Amino acid sequence: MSLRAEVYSFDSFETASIEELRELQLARLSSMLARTYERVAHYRRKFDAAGVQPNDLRSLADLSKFPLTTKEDLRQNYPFGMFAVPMDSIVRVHASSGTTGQPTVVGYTQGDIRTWAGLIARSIRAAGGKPGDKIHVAYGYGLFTGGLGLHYGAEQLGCTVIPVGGGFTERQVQLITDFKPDIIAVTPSYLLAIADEFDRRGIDARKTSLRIAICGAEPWTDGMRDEIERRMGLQAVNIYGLSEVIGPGVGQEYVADKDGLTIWEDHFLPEIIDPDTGKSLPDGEEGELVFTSLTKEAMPIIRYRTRDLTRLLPGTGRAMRRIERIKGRSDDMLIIRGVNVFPSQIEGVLANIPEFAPHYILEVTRPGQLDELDVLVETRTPAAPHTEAALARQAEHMIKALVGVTSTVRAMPPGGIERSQGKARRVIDKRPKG
Ligand code: DLL
Repeated sequence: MSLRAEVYSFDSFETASIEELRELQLARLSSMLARTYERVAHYRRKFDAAGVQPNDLRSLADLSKFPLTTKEDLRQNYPFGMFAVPMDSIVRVHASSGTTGQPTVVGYTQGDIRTWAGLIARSIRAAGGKPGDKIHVAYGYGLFTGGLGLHYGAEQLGCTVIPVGGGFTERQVQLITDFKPDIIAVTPSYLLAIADEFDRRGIDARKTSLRIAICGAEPWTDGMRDEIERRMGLQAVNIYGLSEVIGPGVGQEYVADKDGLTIWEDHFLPEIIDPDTGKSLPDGEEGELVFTSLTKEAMPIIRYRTRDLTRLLPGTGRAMRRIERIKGRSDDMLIIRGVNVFPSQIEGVLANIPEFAPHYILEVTRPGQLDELDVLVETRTPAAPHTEAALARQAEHMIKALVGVTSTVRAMPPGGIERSQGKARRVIDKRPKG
């Protein structure tokens, strides 16, 4: 790393030029690979089997020679086998439960917690927050990285943190009304449930003190953003991250641009691969997002397959590249009678029918030989049965035309679909496995 790069304070990398950024990434990547090879038996075995050594890396492009890492690798090393430091240097663990099997466990040194808090502080600033703002954190606290991740970063920025956590929706409304926060950090689906609770109490949600919502942890659409902004009278921006990479704060959307998420590339090197072949794809092409950590101490991660589908785009406000809003996860993709369907595509269609609220569930069954897709969606206001039926037929027609799959849509009255208090569950797949 050049002296120039080294003397930068933590956050001046945010505004580094492309050349400075690439130089910094290569220097950080080389030392991270060497350290990880030396300290983590799993990576040593995988590199040896693939016939690559850390000093084979001469340019950033050489990274594609190194093996990919999957959630399965983390599971096989459960709980602490991927750590690169002795246990007495680990000051915190988090874990993500996933839908099946063992949780994946991640660890942090004191330095990692500082780095992470710095990146969240940067994310909150990009979202339009500033020191002195009050932030209501409604992401879950505990093993999930959302609550504590936002918490430490907000403190580092100099905000007043209100550590509410998820759930107890009536209390969320009460605290927003009484404590008058400027910012709320929450999953987009839960923010809509909070908006419903404001309505139920007859309080105008647009009149609260909230200016900004920092929403992430689950896929959402521009339609949902419009809905949130309209009902809550604030700016809703996207935050991205995953526990295996660090937690929230891997990427953040700038409120001034709202044009996708800037990846904090001074700490996480993004790549896009073809999810079927594992081959690297050029920037601009859609595929699976892969990350390599550049600075993590406790649990460095090399070419981690996120399963998230998106594209890498050039930077706008910054030299750092952006990703498009996540389209879905490769493991969320439903194959219904041979047609590939992402829940976000159905959500996009439903959002075009103004009578529908953005609360829906996809149920997939196979009563005989063929798959069936049922779409359950709420209307915004109670509707007569014949109106519900007419809206449902309209949606079925649009889903067939735009997504290419036959479905049965059932319109439900407001409140008919269970609300999440964290990540929404959109798909119930009842087909026999295997
Ligand atoms: O969800 C970390 C997080 C907390 C991010 C709070 C943002 C805010 P995990 O539980 O490990 O970590 O889940 C990570 O959630 O691979 C994506 O599939 C999804 N995800 C996270 N943020 C977004 C987003 C946290 N903004 C997984 N848009 C990721 C779409 C997202 N999907």
